[in-house]
Amino acid sequence: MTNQKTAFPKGFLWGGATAANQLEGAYLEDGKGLSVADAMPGGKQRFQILGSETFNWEIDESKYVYPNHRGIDHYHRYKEDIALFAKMGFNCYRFSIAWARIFPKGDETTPNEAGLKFYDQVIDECLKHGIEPVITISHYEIPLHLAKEYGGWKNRQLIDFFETYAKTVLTRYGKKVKYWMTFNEINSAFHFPALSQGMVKATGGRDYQNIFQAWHNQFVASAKAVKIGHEINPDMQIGCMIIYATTYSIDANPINQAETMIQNQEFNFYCTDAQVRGVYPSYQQRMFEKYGVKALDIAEEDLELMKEYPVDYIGFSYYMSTAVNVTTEEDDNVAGNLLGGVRNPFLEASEWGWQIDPEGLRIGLNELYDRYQKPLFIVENGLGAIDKVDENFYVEDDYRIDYLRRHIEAMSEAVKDGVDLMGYTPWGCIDLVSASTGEMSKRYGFIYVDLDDEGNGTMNRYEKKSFHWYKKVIETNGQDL
Ligand code: BGP
Repeated sequence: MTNQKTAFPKGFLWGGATAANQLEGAYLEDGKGLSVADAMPGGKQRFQILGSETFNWEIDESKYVYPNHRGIDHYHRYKEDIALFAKMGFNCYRFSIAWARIFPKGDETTPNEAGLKFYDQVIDECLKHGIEPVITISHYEIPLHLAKEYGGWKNRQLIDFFETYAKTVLTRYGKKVKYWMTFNEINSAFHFPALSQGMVKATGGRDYQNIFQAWHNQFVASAKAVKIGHEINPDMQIGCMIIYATTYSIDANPINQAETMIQNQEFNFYCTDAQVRGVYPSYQQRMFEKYGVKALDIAEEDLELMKEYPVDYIGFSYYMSTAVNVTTEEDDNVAGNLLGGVRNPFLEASEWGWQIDPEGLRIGLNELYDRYQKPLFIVENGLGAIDKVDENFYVEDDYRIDYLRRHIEAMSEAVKDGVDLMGYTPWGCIDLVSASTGEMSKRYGFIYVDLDDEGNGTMNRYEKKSFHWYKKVIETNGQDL
């Protein structure tokens, strides 16, 4: 295979990624219950509000805009959206199921048929276009009732509720859908348990006892989903999903190097060690001492389940790298995707301060593959930016093309390094509500959606410049960048 600039295997999965609560809208339609995402107000203060001690998941319509309630109305426009993905040549599409569409409160035993029907239609629409669905079972949302009445994932009862939910969707769709993931960015709870664990009270005080307990419950729930999924369809591939932020020491000072190692263990590897290896890591005890975590509530069969049903692949998001410096008093911190770090002088940052680092993706892919020897799937990557439309609603997003091109080149290098990479689904392939700001103006899409932060706009869809660029990338299996 001479003349090949990049190296992507035949059958490489190219697509895009979304999450139910950030695009569907129709938040109370066809029997859907409220989810925690429906209680997250929009605006720059979103995370501060969720993190405040007084927030208790009450929805206050008089004060805040709730952009997730309308999303980009994908619930009614999914056919048009999937047709656009097909036009770009997607051979896969990652989306999530809204738990509260299937079990409106979360603790019922009979599912809501109308909710199940909606995803039948989405899946069939994908398959009609030759697009392989990749489904996240829980992407930053649980039914609101489970957060308010049960306290979120720290409560062991959620294992059973999740098992019922997972069994329902795996049974219903498992013959048609091969690729699944259990929890979106499960490790994000380390910094922000509201999103992935539905535990708002833990946010302000960083209640590590509950965060680690919730993780344990999620690991067991995930193992049960793997067990059920493989029984339904032995070909099924069920992955975990983490945020991966390649983490550098700011310099060669061994003190910074050691702290970098620790931060890697705590943030990048703890959840994957448990979900991929199926056993808790050797550094767990040290971590527990550091964060004041006492013995967890672990049932007898939990550890066996985790050991027997590890995930099949590692899905991860990669937006940025981060750097560690504990040897200076100077405060040179930067923002990031739920985690910060110090400024890396070699990198530029996005408008939101996330440090752009394609080379870091190659490094991260190697780190993950060396550690686990399991297939990897980049299920989120991309540049959040403010797009400007011209009078024809056209966006010349060369900055986005440049970001993605450099990351795809880095992926190719990792493949040449020997990494087993399954696919690539850039985040927010169609503009949608941002998770951190709850706004529309932070856009990632190849498709522009006419909707502003105040909710004005037709919601019509328009192809950006990157749409045509990505189409070519897919057509040539990553050769023409
Ligand atoms: C990830 C989440 C997504 C998504 C993305 C971009 O952490 O899994 O849901 O939104 O980040 O983040 P943001 O929307 O805050 O720019």
